[in-house]
Amino acid sequence: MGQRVSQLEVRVLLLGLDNAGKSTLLYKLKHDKCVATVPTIGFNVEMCEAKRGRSNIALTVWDIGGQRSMRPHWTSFYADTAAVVFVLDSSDLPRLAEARRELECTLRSDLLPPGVPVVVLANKQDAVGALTATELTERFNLPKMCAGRDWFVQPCSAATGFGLKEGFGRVAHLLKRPSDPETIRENIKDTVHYIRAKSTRRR
Ligand code: G3D
Repeated sequence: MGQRVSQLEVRVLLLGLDNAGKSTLLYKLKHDKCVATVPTIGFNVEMCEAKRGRSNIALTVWDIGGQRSMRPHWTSFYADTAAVVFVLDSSDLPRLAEARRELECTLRSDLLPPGVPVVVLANKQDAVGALTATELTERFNLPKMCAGRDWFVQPCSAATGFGLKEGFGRVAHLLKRPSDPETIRENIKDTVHYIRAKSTRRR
C-alpha cells in the first residue's frame, strides 16, 4: 500500500448556473465517465485528489444546485470554503450576464472567507459558438471582479474531459499557502533556524 506523504483536506465549492455542466464535470473527473445528469436538488459531494508540490490535497467538492431556487442557499456553504470553482456554459451567450451577476454576488459576499481563490471553468469548449477563456475574461471583467484574490480561467469540456484535471490542479495551486502543512513545516523550520542563528550571534 502506498504511504501518504502529507494530506491536506479542503472544501471547494462548485458553483454556476443550472445547465453549466457542474454534475457532468464532477462525475467525469471522478469516474472518467459521462452520465445522464438530472438537475441537482440539494447538493452532490465528491472527493478528488490533486497534487501541489509533494503534497496530496484532498478536495471535497460540493456541487450546489444552480437553479434560481437553490442560489439563495449557496451562502450557507461559504464558511470554511478554501476555493470557489465557478462553472460557465461558454456557449450559452444569452445567460452570460446572469452568470456574471451570480459570480459577482458570490465574490462580494461577506460570508465568503476573504481572499478565497477562484477558478472559472469555461466549460463546453467543444460546443459550437463557445467563447474562449480570453473572451470570457473580458466580458466578465475578471481582473476587476476578482481584485484582491488569486484567480484563473481554465477552458474545459466536461463532455470530453479536456481541461478538467488542469482546472482542479490550478485550484490546488491557488490554495492559500499558510494552510498547507508542508509550507507550515517549512516556515517553522525557517523560524527555528533564524532564532538559532540570532542566539548564536549574541553569545
Ligand atoms: P448542471 O449540473 O450544472 O446543472 P449538467 O449541468 O451537468 O446537468 O449538464 C447540463 C447539460 O449540459 C447536460 O446535457 C450535459 O450533458 C451537458 N454538458 C455538460 N458539460 C458539457 C460539455 O462540456 N459540452 C457539451 N457539449 N455539453 C455538456 P443534457 O442534454 O443532458 O441536458
